Amino acid sequence: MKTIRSIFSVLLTAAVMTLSACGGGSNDVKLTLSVQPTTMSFEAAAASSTATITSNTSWTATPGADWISVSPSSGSGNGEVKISVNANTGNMRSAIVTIAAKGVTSKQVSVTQMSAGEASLVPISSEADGKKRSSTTYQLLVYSFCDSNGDGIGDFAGITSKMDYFDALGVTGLWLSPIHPSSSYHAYDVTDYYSVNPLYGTEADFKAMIDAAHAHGIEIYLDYVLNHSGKDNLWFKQALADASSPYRDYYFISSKPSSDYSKFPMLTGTKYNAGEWKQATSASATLTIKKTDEAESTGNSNWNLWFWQEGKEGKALKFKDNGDGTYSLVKKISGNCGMLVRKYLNWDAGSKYGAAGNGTIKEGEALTLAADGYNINFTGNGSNYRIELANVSGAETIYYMGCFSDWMPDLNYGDLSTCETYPSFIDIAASADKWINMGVDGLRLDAVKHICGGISSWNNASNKTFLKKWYDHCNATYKAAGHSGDMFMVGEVFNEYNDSGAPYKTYLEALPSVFDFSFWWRLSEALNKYNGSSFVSNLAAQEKVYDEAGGIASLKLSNHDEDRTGEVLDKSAAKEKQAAAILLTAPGKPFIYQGEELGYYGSKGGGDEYVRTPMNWNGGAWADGQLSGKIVSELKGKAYSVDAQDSDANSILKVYKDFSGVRNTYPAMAEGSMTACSFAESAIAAWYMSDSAGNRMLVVHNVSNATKTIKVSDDMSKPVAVLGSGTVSSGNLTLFANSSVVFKLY
Ligand SMILES: [Ca+2]
Ligand SMILES: [Ca+2]
Repeated sequence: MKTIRSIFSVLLTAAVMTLSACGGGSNDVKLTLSVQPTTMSFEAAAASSTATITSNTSWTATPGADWISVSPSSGSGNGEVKISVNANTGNMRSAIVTIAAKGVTSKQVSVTQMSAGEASLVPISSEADGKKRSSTTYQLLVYSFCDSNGDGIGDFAGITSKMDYFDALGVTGLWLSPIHPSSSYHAYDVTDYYSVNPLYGTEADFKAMIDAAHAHGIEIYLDYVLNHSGKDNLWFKQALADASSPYRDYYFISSKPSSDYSKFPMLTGTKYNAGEWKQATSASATLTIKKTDEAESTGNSNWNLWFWQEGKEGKALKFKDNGDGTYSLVKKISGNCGMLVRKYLNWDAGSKYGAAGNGTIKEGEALTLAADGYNINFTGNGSNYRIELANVSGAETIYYMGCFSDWMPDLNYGDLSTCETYPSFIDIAASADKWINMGVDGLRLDAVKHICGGISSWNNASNKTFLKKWYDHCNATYKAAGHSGDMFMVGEVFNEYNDSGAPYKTYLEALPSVFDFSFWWRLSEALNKYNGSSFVSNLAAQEKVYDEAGGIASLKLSNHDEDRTGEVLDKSAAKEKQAAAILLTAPGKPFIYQGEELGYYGSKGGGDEYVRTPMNWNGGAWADGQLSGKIVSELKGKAYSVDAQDSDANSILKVYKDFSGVRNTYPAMAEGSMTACSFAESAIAAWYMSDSAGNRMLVVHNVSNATKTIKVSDDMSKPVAVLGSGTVSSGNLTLFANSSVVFKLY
């Protein structure tokens, strides 16, 4: 969970919108020019291939060598250019075809042709036996994945309907965004851990989804949020309302947090940060307004109504103490008025009570007051109204810890040495038991480094203690449910793997797996800076941490909290394909995030929603009902749809399927261990993968934008997967830009 609500970004968006609305002439049309594909490779014989041009202006196509010809050499708007090469009798050669238009950056098609003596890399016949050996997992957002009933919201039945898609992608696990009821679209503020979000379907729909997944050899992992609940969780409401409620111990609640902080055992070793504590009012004081025949009246208690009517000056009216815990006054109200409740008529913090949000109070309906709340609005029709204040006996300003936001109060699990006996632990663990007993196979744990502590300060050792107890509890339930192996559980430690602030090593002593954020950060650098060798040495160092801890590296490209892979890689299809090939040839447990396989892009700048755009199945309706219009609408086009990419041999989706297929075919790829290879060429990232029987595969990626040749002493006669293109000739391996190959060495 990384939630930062930035007013700045809202302002920035507004500013940009204003500029585009006012600036520039309405006659300006943005000129566009693009060409696909951007690389072409040919055998030595004369041949030709077609490039597709997408444009709204006139353009020219110019070959950069005399052995290449183009037809036509100019055009206007969308069109096609046939690129032909003469037969090659010499060495391998490369040149560029430039597509140019006035007022737009030129585009290039890089053309390479092999020499007569070279053999191009062509995969051997597939040895797939239909088995899924890899633990590849698909991360999906329930709300925006697939909508089965046309209400615009993704649902369980929608997921159930896509099992064939998961099979084709070769995945054996699904990580679902939180399935519980919540007050937000993303659902990381859970209001009831024991039920499913009714927007997604019924519990029976959820169970049917689990059963369908299991029938396809696919496990279900739930996203479990242990650091905080939602503000609308009944636990929290009761905790706030009543100081003697047993739920008060579920949270960090205090009237003086700065001095009480050290009294919470779970916060030992972390630092108090006033900004992580939010104000609330204990006891749910309420205000009710009802028409009455009584005459206007006030009283003489300490409680005041600060009242003002449109066009008139405000004044303080004293409530009468009714002696039964309620306070009241009668006032004639004509038209719009506003009011606030004040204890001891002064302006000190903590003396003012108002509405929690939109402050309109309806006649006859009790409004729960919030400490330091907003103006309460009411419209009267000239009658007398009885204004009654109730439940104020214990009203006091209190604070609760909500390190991510005021709507996500942090959960308190008591003294960690015995937290498994603490009521909140027992409660939330019982909810997890329910889902494990229903068939859930694993959990993804949100924000684990912030559990013991907050955003600014946390305690890794305490987190480890808590997580170990949590894991042991869930794993015992899992085994009691009849499973022979251990339960899968992966923690989100948003950090570099070796950062002393929260080293993965510590968390792997409690959990079977953590997400390897370093993997994607290093990989995106490698692809953008053309450096493969440093990526491999980093990967080997990361692997060592998992090996020593006996842990599983959960690998990923971007996820729902980060700018999209396509965004980070400048929307380069070649780089996105290679990112997929590297993810699926690396050691560990790969996760594919919804939409990455279609080449999605999007940046968090305008809101997290922009990296959570719905799946585009066929270019038609998609599950965008929860995203407030904050979607990358360009991704709705047919080109990005699953349907279109399924029938395109050059699509990103095809690369995901091919490399996932190879990973599932060969045990060394599915579950093997890696040994880094080093070559003199820094653009090359290469490693061996070995299975337990000693069978080896050689993985080679050229992450640069240029052709690279390396000497390879291994047998290169059995390529099993090829991305892009390359050649093999007497111990030399040539890989063109952003090309990859996997050789079977046995
Ligand atoms: Ca739906
Ligand atoms: Ca916490």
